[in-house]
Amino acid sequence: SDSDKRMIKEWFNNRNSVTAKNYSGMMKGKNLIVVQLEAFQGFVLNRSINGQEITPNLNKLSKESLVFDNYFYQTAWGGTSDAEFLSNVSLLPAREGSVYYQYAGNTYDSLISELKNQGYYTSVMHANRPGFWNRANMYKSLGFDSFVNENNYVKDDIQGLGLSDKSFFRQSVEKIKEYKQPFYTFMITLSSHFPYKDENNKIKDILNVGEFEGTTMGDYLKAVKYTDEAIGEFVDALKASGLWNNSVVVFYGDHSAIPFEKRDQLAKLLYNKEDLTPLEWFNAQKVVMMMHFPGEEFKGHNSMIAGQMDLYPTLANLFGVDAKYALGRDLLNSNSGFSMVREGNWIHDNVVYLKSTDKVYDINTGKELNKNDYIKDFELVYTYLKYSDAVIEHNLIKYFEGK
Ligand code: GP9
Repeated sequence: SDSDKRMIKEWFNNRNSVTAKNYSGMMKGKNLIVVQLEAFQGFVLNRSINGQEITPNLNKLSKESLVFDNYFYQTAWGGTSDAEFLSNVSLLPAREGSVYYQYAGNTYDSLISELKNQGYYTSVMHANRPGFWNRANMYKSLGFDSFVNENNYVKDDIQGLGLSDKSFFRQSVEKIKEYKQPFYTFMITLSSHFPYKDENNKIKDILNVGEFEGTTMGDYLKAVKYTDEAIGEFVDALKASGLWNNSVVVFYGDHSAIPFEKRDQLAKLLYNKEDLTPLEWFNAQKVVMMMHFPGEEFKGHNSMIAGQMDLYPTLANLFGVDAKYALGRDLLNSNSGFSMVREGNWIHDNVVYLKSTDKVYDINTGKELNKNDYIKDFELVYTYLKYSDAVIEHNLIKYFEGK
């Protein structure tokens, strides 16, 4: 009903109309490059195997960047597309299927549309078929000026599912150099896609994975190492083009890489044991997240619990735009950690609820807590789901904005 709609609008308004925020507009006018990395789980960062760093380039970059150590993925059935949606729109994935397929015709408020209103040129780059995840349609609704897809790249090198990340970055920088500034470009990598098979044996010796040779984990680590090399070349190319010094550059992982059925391999790598406890499994469901600022205005580690829906509000504040209908929080103006996923798990600072055990724990000690003491958290999670679904399923942004 109309009164429900008004109530929901009010709720979002109250949530997002915080006055006196730090760092507002600090990056106004800078270019923004956001790179979503296929299946980049957090545990690969700053980890070595048999004496070799898995992600030397990201590790190096992390020293000059603001790194979020407890950044959880929040994707559901829409995989990569959910991560794109969470990050750019700050709403949760769809109840079933994917927002990209089911609600591509909606009106959205997004990082893209907000920056576009400020005169930014906006593009999205991904070297796969434009129809995959219904991207071509969804990207129009999200407000991108251009979608640089498979058809716009020369297929000169294949790795994994399609064009190699090295070639993707190389060709993309050439295109970005021609963009009218300021711009926002959102880039999605592809080479480190499950099952990480190296069909043409191009990267078999990229990393000595020892006992993991021939396993999903072994193949994954090699694929990650390959993409990390591509990232190194990308950063060098941005520096050579002069873009590095006037761009905010963000790298983050989209979703999990090692499936639950293969958690023994994760247990082996992380703890040198056979299996993971439910809490250890939960703790491993983080993704890489780092932001590099042109003058290194922010760097170091931020350990607050965060999730993918926090990206849009965080960048919105820095770039001086409003994320009016965001569910997430501005991570540079918040001192309370939170993340949740559609399937039920949530974490609020040191308190975590696991759907698999239906129990609440202290994340630091592993001690079980009394569920009844956290009713407010369960209610909050329920409200997020309810309002996110309402906005998406009833195309409420269109209504809110009187369009
Ligand atoms: C394909 C890619 C993969 O274009 O983004 O999506 P995923 O299967 O990881 O959800």
